[in-house]
Amino acid sequence: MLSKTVQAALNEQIRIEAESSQVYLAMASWAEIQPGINNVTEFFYKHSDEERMHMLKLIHFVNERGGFATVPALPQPPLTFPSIKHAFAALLKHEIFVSESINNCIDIALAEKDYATHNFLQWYVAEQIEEEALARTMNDKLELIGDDKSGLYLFDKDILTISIAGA
Ligand code: OFO
Repeated sequence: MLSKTVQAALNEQIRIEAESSQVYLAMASWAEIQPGINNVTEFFYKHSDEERMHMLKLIHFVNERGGFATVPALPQPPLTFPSIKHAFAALLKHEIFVSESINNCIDIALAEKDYATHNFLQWYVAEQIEEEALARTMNDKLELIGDDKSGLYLFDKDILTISIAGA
């Protein structure tokens, strides 16, 4: 059985995963109307789906442990970006925030001696290591490319292999 404190922390994490999904969905929609970055667009759509999966996994866990997972209201995410580089910088910043939030849930689970939740959250810890590393790789590449259009063309081709390797 989940304590009220752990349940509240996990419901907050559900909200954050749902928000992540919305944030990346907005990035996908923006990318889709930019010329020539079809794979970047696909990457954002896929990432949005993954975040929804992270949210669902938490919802099932909370309900299976005798709690009640609450579906949150969400604010409108940023809709446009000055450049692809800005969008990926926002993605990295957001993933770092998510990692901190997972760590906070783990602190709470340990303080409540809830080892089942602690164990469950290890999956998210591993996932965040991968996602942060992937986001850093992309930011590094975009830094190198600068304003070079042919570099961006290659980045769009590259993102398929980077995201498959990091998935
Ligand atoms: Fe990328 O955030 Fe979920 O866990």
